[in-house]
Amino acid sequence: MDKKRKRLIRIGAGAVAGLGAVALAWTGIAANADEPADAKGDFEAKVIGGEPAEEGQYPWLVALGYTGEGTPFERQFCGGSVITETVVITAAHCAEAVAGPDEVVVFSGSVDLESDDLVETAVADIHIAHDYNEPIDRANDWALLLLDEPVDVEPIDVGTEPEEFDALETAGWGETGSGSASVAEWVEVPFVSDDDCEAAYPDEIDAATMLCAGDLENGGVDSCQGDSGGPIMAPGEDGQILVGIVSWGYGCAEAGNPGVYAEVADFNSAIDDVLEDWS
Ligand code: 4AZ
Repeated sequence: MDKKRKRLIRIGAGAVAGLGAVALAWTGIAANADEPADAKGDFEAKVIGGEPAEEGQYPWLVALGYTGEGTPFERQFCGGSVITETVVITAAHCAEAVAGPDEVVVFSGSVDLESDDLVETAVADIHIAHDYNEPIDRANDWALLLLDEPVDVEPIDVGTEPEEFDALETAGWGETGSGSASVAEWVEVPFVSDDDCEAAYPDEIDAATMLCAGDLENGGVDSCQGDSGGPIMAPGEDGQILVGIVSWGYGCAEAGNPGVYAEVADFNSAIDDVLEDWS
């Protein structure tokens, strides 16, 4: 697959707080107090460096939307990845943005939220990681959604080994710096080592459950508000594998402030346990 990717950002509907302020991805809440003075959150108009995804580029990529009225584009608030025909993985902080399964739907089948091919599927159950926010805030930021019925898309394999990567890519319908687009954007993001990430965010990184990516020196490529819950991916032997879930960061695409992702290899077996429960 060729490499130049792109990426996105966006903000959760309910969380419109912030594009301006909260650098912290986090569904818009919190953390402002910790915010570095330079994390103003005013995105550069070109974010994050992405470009529109092609149909079929990430068949497993789905949007989470609020149940109810409005177009899919208006209702989208997070991303997710299909890992079996009836299970979507997303961020715990996305799952916590709804009171229960009745309040969230999954849009699959197209990179374009305005496409006629888009399929809306209800959610039957939600599992939020038991150790979410342990041992430190934002650790273990993952959740699973059990779908009401199977979706007809290719699932992505979940990584099993924490690794270092040359190139990663992430995608979603999040903020691009000039609003969010109906077509998902993708971008390639350099891998950032645990040491470098801990230096960027002292005392905020749990290397056992987080992975970082971004251009530390120059910024310019990143995920952003609204991309949360979506995938960060690496090439595997058999196509792409899911290595992480968009989780948080200070601002978006700023030099020195990489994006932080939940590292799925670290809780792969906990995921399997839930899948077994649901089967
Ligand atoms: C968010 O709010 C968000 N730059 C996601 C990712 C990043 C920041 C914010 C990382 O969904």
